[in-house]
This record gives sequence, C-alpha cells and structure tokens, in this order.
Amino acid sequence: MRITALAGGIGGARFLRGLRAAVSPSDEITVIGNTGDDIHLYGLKVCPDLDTVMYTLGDGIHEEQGWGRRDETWSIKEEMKAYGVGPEWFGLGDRDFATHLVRTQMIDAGYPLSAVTEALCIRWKPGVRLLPMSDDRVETHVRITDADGPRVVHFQEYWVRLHAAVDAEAIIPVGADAAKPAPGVLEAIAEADLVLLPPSNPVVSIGSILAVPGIREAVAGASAPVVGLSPIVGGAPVRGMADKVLAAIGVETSAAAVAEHYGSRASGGLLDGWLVDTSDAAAVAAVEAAGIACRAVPLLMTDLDATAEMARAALELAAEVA
Ligand code: GDP
Ligand code: FO1
Ligand code: CA
Repeated sequence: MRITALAGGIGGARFLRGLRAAVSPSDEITVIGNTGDDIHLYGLKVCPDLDTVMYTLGDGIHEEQGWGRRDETWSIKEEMKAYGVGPEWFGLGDRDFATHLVRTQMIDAGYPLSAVTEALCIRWKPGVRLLPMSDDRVETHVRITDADGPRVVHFQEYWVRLHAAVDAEAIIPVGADAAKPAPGVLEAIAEADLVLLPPSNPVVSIGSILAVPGIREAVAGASAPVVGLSPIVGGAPVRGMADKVLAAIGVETSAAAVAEHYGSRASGGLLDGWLVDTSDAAAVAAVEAAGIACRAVPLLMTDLDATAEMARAALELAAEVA
C-alpha cells in the first residue's frame, strides 16, 4: 500500500511515527513536508518542519521539546551572544547547526531542496520518503498590530519570539503563488492508495502546503480516499497556536469547524473521512452533515501505542469510505 501524508512539524512527525508502527514494512509512506516555516539565519537555510520529521522518525529528536536534537549543546549560540549578534530568540543548537550547514552548502552548490532533503535522510533513515512541498522559497508571514504598530513578521518571530501573544490578523504564505510542487509531490498524491492529513496545524502547516498551486487540486482529485485527524481536541489545540491562526482565517477552533474548513470531497473539498477525539463525539453529527464520514476515537498521542492506534483508526475509516 502507498500512503501519502501532508505534514507539519511536531504533530505531523509524532503521528507519522505511529503510522510507521501501524503499517507493514512493505507499505510505502511518502511525506510532503511544510517548508513555509523555513527561515534564513546567519546565511543558513533552516527548515524546522522537515527537520522535525527527519529527527523524530530518525530517532534524533529532543523528545520532550518536540523540535531540535537530543543531547544538544549550545556553544555557537553562546558565542554569537558574546558578539551581540542575534536573533537571540531563536535557538539553534550545535548539532542542529550541522544540518543547516550541510543543507546550505548543497543549496549553494546548486542542488534543489528536495535533493538536499533526500541526502540528509541517508543519514537519518526516517523510514519514509520525505519530500519538501516545494523546492521554491515560501515563507509564512503573519500580520499583527502591537506596540510597534501594524506590521508583518515572519511566522517564527510570531510564534517563538512573540509567543503568539497578540492576535494574528492575516496569514501570508509569501512566495506560494509562484511556487511549484517539488518533484514527486503531485505523483505521490495521484498514485497513493490513501492520502492522510495528520493532526498538523490546519493553517500554517497543512494550509501552507495546500497553498502551493496544484497541491490542493491534487488532493481534491486523488483517486484514493483522503482521511484527516483533528489537531483540535476539546475546542483547543493540544499544543501550539492553531487557535490564533485559525481565528486569522475566520475558522472557529473546534474539530468540526476544521473539518468543514477542509470541506468534503463531494463538494469540492478535501476530506472523505475525519477523526475527532472521543471528547468531541458531539461533533460527529455536524461533520457527517457536511458530507464527511466521521468517527470519535482517542486522539492524544501520549505514546507510540496510542499513536499507532490512531493511525489504525484512520486506515479503518479509509477502508470504510473507499
Ligand atoms: P508544528 O509544525 O510543530 O506546529 O506541528 P504540526 O503543524 O505538525 O502540528 C501541530 C498541531 O499538532 C497542533 O495544532 C496541535 O494541536 C497538534 N497536536 C499536537 N499533539 C497532538 C496530539 O497528541 N493529538 C492531536 N490530536 N493533536 C496534537
Ligand atoms: N521553537 C521554539 O519555541 N523556540 C526555539 O528557539 C526554536 C528553535 C528551533 C530551531 C530549529 C528548529 O528546527 C525548530 C525550532 N523551534 C523552536 C521549533 C519550531 O520553530 C516551531 O515549533 C515550529 O516551526 C512551529 O511550527
Ligand atoms: Ca511548523
């Protein structure tokens, strides 16, 4: 079986680890990773979501933090601070730096991001094929108004520096309009036996991937069933700032509203099936009324077994709607 999943960082990566455990080794998983979070620092290209997937599936992740490397050290950060060179608010560790150095060196030599990602994965062996959504530069920006007045900041600045404390007024995937899907992306969707939307951020992870022209159309037109899992549990994100960015696009923070935002494939949307947490069982009727098959199952990724069980529930729902 060929499974294609669209994924952001922590939510996507943890789900993929459960999915990998739930399927058989002969099943092929292709991951289309969000690169809208990417940021250029010190001349280096940093790809937080691709790296989170790569480190999580490659057993190098800082487990409690959810991003960055386990057993990280911070000498470079301390040295930069001693020079008074920022940004101080973004923590790049020494081990992580090596990834960005290799990536940037290869890009400067002319390799596209997709080829670089493949090369990095030779070391990490994530057990999935990891494709960036695009080889072209796309950067998610957020419009805010704070003490400095109305302005637009990089998504990382909004989340990591400002902790999403002010409202997001608009989400702008800069460069997405002109971006092309990376090689293999559209084929992986078209040729899949199942397309999954993990419990990733619907706006700044899945939304950014869908903003690359052609990807939304490919998912909507896939011959395989499309099944998603809600990142919203009990009316709130399990972690992160999904409530802030959902509000920016006028979507309520609820499992049902996110499903309706993706829409049913019968009405030109993306979903055949949607899983909500058992605590949101009351949402099932509304989602089904919107033309999307819906089941309530435990959706907290507390450990690998619980996460694999979520993946099995998604596979079962896919078989029902196929
Ligand atoms: P990010 O790029 O690191 O923000 O990661 P993703 O976009 O892939 O996933 C972020 C989303 O994961 C957030 O909206 C969280 O609510 C969701 N999430 C995190 N842990 C869990 C969990 O245990 N269960 C569910 N259902 N969602 C989760
Ligand atoms: N998240 C933070 O909250 N603080 C950081 O300093 C930080 C640094 C960082 C460095 C590399 C990387 O791959 C990820 C990093 N993250 C950090 C996580 C990441 O920026 C965000 O959680 C996601 O992009 C949100 O989607
Ligand atoms: Ca992200």
